[in-house]
Amino acid sequence: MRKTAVVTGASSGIGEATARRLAAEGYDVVAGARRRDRLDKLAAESPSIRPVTLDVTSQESVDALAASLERCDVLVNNAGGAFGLDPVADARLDDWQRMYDVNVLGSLRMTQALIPKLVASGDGVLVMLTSTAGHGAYEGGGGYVAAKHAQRTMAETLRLELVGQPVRIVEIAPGMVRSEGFALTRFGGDEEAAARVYAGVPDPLTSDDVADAIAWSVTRPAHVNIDRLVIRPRAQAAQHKVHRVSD
Ligand code: NJP
Repeated sequence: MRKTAVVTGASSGIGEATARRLAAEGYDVVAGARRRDRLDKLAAESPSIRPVTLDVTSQESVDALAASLERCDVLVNNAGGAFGLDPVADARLDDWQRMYDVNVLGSLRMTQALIPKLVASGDGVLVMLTSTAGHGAYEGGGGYVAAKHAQRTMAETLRLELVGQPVRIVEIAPGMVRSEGFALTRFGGDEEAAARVYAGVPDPLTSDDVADAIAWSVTRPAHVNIDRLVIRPRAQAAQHKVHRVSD
């Protein structure tokens, strides 16, 4: 019997790479995001990928996706991102609200909608895409750091609450990843500001590097729970300690 994996935020970056990778691993992949044109392009690569228009900030949208599934063996709560890099004193409430809504409540909606199917599968795996921002603070990161800490806490709580049931809870916490959209989203589409994030860093992680970690985690034997993987590029020894090479 083929297993089904649901990946949120599959239209770009880590989610797109994960959908592609899980399809290659033999899963039927339900690829969800708002930008349907990009999902259609991804789905054209593999008959195992089904594109689904999904907005994780909408309960109706999440419920419709859940109702369309016969089964769900893997859920990758990946949809998310950062808005802004303002100090707490000047931060826009609106940015914090959007970050909480997509990262935290979006993951909560998906989790609540799919836990019954993950349990029914007999070996469900829930992957929570947090960040190293879920494990420490940095200047300007307040709202994002808070949201990623909340997701991390949700994963830890779920693992406690679901113990004894056939579901594994995996947290993937990447450091600097040069994905397609993350920095662009943070800076509202400002390409120069986005490029400065990675300037001089020899090799930031790629979306494929993170997809590889996700695929490895979910394909371990059923009794093996990978609680958390923290993954950084070699050039990033800690949140603030990034090796940059000048031209
Ligand atoms: O970013 P990007 P990443 N409903 O912008 C989707 C975390 N992370 O791959 O809806 C449904 O390329 C959006 O799709 P669309 C990060 O916090 C990253 O880097 O079509 N989907 C797109 O597919 C996030 O949790 C880094 O606009 C929604 C995807 O989310 C995850 O990794 C470091 C949505 C974002 O793709 C993936 O980010 C780190 C909604 N309402 C953690 N809103 C990093 N890149 O450095 C957005 O530690 N999406």
